Amino acid sequence: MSMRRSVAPGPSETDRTVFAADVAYFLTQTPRQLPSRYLYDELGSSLFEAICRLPWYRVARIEQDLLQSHAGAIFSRLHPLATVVELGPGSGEKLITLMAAGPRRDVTIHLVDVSRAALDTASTALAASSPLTVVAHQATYEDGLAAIGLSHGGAGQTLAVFLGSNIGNFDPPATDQLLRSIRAAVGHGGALLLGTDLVKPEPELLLAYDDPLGVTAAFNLNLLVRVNRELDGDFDVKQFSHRAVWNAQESRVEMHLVSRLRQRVLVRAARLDITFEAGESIWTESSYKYRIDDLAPLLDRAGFRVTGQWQEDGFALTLAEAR
Ligand code: AVI
Repeated sequence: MSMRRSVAPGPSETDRTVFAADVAYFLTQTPRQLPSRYLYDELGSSLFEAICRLPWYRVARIEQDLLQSHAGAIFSRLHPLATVVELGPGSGEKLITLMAAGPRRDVTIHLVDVSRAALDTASTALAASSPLTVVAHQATYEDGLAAIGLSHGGAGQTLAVFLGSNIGNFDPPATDQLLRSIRAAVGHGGALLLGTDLVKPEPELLLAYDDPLGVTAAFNLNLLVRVNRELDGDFDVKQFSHRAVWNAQESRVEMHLVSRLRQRVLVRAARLDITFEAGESIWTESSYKYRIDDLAPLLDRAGFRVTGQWQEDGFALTLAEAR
């Protein structure tokens, strides 16, 4: 079995400039923030893979189970495919499981992620398991979707795959916007397979985001290590602690980095000189949790109609077709 694999050129030197501008902007907001997309440098991506193996973070395992059990049913509800687009492929494991029940030829797989490390891992894993052509796009989801939307054409359906509860990391307006962009990219008759984590009891949610082994804490704190390395910062990482909070009103788990004491931090490449008060926090991630009944209206607003839904243990896989 052979597979062609190409890597579309992605941003490189501009990355650091954009990162510096984002850090300068978000760290001076009230409350202070850092965008969660920056959690995924090489070490961050490895730590996230480790999180997915923790007994307390069940999203990945349950989803894998659902994909394994229902991939056949999913493909039976799709038309002949020409293109599959996965946003945020992670290790590639999810797509490999799905595609094991899908077509073995005449389909191009596009992977979109800002993380070069994640794209390399996923492309290599797919190459080893599938005869299909894989194109990796190092880009934001919006930019990747726009590029793919312009390039694909011809006969066959486009399926967008957005798994792992990645949608949970977008706030409601950004979620609507992203779903509309997916809808535009797949075109009329295209489809979306969406994986969402559902609301569950607070202790369960908090354990998933503040695990006893401290892997999630390391994942969160690594963001400061990245700022130090890439932007010439001097965060004293030991003087920040990881905190997970369930915000019931907004239906999201928030991750924060809390300053243990009053301290001054310089980030030279972002021209920042900040004094943190003791207890002051940097909000680094939101992970929105859905109720099953929210999903059809959410998809409907973006121009999709639900054609299948599978649930297990507080997680849902939803298949929808573009109207
Ligand atoms: C990638 N994303 C869906 C994960 C989540 O659950 O929000 C990232 C994560 N953050 C902490 N643990 C896992």
